[in-house]
Amino acid sequence: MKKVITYGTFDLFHKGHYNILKRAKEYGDYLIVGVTGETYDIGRGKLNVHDSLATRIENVQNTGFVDEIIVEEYLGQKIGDIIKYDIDTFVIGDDWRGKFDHLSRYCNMVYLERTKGISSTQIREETFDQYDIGIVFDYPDDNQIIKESKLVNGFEVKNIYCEDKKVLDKFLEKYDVENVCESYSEMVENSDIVYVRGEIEKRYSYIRKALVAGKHVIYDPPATFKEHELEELFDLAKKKNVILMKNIKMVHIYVFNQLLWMTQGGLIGDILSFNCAISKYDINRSNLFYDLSVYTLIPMLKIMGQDYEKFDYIVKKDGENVEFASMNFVYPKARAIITVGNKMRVDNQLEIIGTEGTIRMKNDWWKSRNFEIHTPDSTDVQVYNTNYEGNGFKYLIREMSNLLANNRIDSRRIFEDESLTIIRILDKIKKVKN
Ligand code: C2G
Repeated sequence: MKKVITYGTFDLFHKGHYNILKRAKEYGDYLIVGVTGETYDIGRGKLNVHDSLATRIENVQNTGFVDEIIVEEYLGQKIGDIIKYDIDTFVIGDDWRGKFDHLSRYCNMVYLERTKGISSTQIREETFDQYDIGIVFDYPDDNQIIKESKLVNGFEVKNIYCEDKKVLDKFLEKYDVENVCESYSEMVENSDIVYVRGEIEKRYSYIRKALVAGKHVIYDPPATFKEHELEELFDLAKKKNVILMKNIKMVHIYVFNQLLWMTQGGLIGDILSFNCAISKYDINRSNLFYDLSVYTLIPMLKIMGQDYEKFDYIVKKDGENVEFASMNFVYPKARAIITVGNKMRVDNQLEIIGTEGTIRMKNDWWKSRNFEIHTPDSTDVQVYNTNYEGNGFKYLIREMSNLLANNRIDSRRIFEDESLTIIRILDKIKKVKN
């Protein structure tokens, strides 16, 4: 019996998929199809898959050509599958020509011509809603949203607006955007989603205007230093039934979910200590300190909770500019120390000590792809991993896409009370006189 194997995502099943399965079967007596699992697709950057794994399997099964279906779960699985299932021939479309030649050592390798004029990408573009994103900015970089939003189906940056002509020119040297708007109102009007990437002092008013116009908003936090203003923005978003989302990419990536699961689920025991530090210096960003602080306070509040009994701090300022702060939060049975350096250099790291294990994330932990767990009773180190490219903005956009599909406006990744607590903490630091 000759056994054939082929693989694919088979999203929004179409004629091209049907044809390749039909022809693959002609190469033998028994056809196995590897349908890609969601984690594997996300890992290889395919974030826009629409159909569930169950639906995709069902569609492949319904062709009647397939004898067995397996799930492709990780990079490199193909070699193991060929050996395990004793495969004679591997078939794949010629869009992959040359890419799988190394498999010819194990079995026959056949590239079949793709069916012309049809693809899942094309169907997705024709079938689903398209969301135009507009960016308002004060800094000459896009935080990778232009590139990363393209990876999520139906999202694209189409409009930009910047008050400062020099910054705008610098931005345009790097990026190609369809519509450079003359005014903020024009940009808001032309966009479905507004990304507010401005100086802290301007964020509240930019966000407010976009919400009043009924647009979804992504913003770099903090939006304001005033609690009542943030509450007002939350209320406005609800009234207008639009999404108001912080640009904190960390909470959308797998490794952070794993971290929360380990710590909140008690898997490293009772937490005794949370220690995290971040530092960055940018001469052009006077208030960068507050942006950096949000990044440290989010995991702290999520992991340690908001019921700290005491909060004290040491702050070093140069005029209004915070150069360094060490914040100390005393909880009933634990302590958290947050160190943020704007001018002062500190080692970026995150360490959580529990009674049954210590978690460590090194270097730029807020965008880390892994963390280590050291258990007290062994020298074993467990490593939890995820793989992704870019800065993770695509995961935030994908969350937005899911919310829109589910008619929800609150993401549940960061709760309102957590955001309000952060504003209260930052406001205290802001009021410190040197
Ligand atoms: N295909 C085709 N004609 C089309 C579209 C797709 O022949 N118009 C083929 C592809 O070449 C592939 C199969 O259909 O062999 C499945 O395509 P996708 O669902 O796009 O899957 P892909 O990302 O190519 O997965 O491990 C995954 C595999 O390596 C390939």
